[in-house]
Amino acid sequence: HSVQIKNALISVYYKDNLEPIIHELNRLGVKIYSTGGTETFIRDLGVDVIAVEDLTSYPSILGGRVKTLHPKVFGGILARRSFDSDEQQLAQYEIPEIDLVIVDLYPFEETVNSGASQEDVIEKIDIGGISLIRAAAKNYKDVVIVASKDDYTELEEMLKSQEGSTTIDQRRRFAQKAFNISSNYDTHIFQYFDESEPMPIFKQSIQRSMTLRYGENPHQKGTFYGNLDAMFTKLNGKELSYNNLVDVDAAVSLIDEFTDPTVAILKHTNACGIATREHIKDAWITALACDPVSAFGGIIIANDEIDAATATEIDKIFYEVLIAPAYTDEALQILQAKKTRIVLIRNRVELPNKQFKTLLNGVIEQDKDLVVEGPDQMTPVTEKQPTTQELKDLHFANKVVKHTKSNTIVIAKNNQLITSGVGQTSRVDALRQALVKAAEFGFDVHGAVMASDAFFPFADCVEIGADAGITAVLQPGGSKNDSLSVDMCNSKGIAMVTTGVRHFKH
Ligand code: 93A
Repeated sequence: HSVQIKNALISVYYKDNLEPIIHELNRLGVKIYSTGGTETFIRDLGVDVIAVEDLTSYPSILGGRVKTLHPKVFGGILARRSFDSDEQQLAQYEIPEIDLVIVDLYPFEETVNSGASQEDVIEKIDIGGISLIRAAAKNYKDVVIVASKDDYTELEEMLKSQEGSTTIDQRRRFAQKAFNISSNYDTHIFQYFDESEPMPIFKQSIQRSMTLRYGENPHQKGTFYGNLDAMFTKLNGKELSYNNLVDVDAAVSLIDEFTDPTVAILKHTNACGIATREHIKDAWITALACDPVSAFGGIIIANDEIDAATATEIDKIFYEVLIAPAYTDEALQILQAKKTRIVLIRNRVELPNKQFKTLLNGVIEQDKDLVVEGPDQMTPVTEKQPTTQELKDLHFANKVVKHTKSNTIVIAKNNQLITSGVGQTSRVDALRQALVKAAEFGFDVHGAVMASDAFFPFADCVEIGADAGITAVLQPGGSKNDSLSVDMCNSKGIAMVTTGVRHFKH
């Protein structure tokens, strides 16, 4: 049914652009009720207005915190015109029917963004205004609710073209907008109060997004949410793909374990080469030696400046992405010659310490795995103690194992990844794969160390490793069968340490 507007309640923060509406309502003979500042504004336009205080016979109290919160106001908004009992009560308590409510809320979000004090921000939590919006929207069958200054023009046009009458469809649409405004308003208040960790990430992510060429495969759509430009400066190449981003993320996490000049090469999030050397060029050459076949089309990450000599070496193979903190001008000239290869400068930005993943009908969240055990956290459990060099190599291997897909065995020597078995359904398979690869690329694992992401339930891995020439083993320990592998080490005369910390990566 259509409703002819007879009484309006107006309480708005921004008075700008309100003037034409006031004149229109005045022309239509609508009685206007209003709050303090709005009332003054209307009166100054030379239009008759009734103060809410005169309607309620109650003053605005607590510095304006309570000005419209009164049954004489809310009764007139919420009364169901089709209910005789509601109408009788309005008459009994002398409450006028309000059929138009115009509110523009206290600007909470803007106040937060302006860096105002906590006290000022709290004062901008609108109570009366939001209640007026809810009440009027709830009773949209009889009431028009205009809940934002952005809707003044639409209201004005409607008043003019329909001579102050409104249809149910129009009122319902205004109500829908009103609930959108009130829910957004409360979300901002919630975000202000919420101190939990994920919010800053989400806030940042919601603000920016980048459509990717596609997702993991060309038939899947993909989008990155976040500000990639803050993290990387692209010096060369095409756009980063979905899979590139996944690998780059793994590369960044891995390289951040190392402080001395280190280069890592990753394929499908796993390192297929990594080495630490005194100079970054040697680190690259040593990293590549691990598995030059897998390195093809890989992601390369360095933690030190790339100079011309290093760039010349790297340029010899085809890679997808190269990341470093800096490049010399000559290095860049060399690298930019190949147009499609992506070359990035990594800028130091703070990264979230949480991880999220959609799962089933929800999301799982966890803290990132930010610990890695060095020699001080390694407990020797065998008769043979690891040498200082072996402890160093175990530390290196432990950093790599932590960033390699489970189940995994990592074999390292002298700050170089020798080989690894990654993402196998059994740890023995991981070790076998590692040994096959080592042989393929001409490595002798004699004197190398091996690290496992999780404990050994049986003696098999240690036995195979020792027979291949491994001299020290790292594992978290904690299996009720730990003694099986410890005994095996003792019988083979090799060393084992436990760390007490498992590093699964599923
Ligand atoms: O402090 S309040 O939450 N208490 C109220 O009862 C109340 N009623 C309306 N703020 C209240 N309002 C808000 O006042 C409106 O949402 C509007 O933003 C503002 C208009 O005040 P004035 O007309 O005095 O400028």
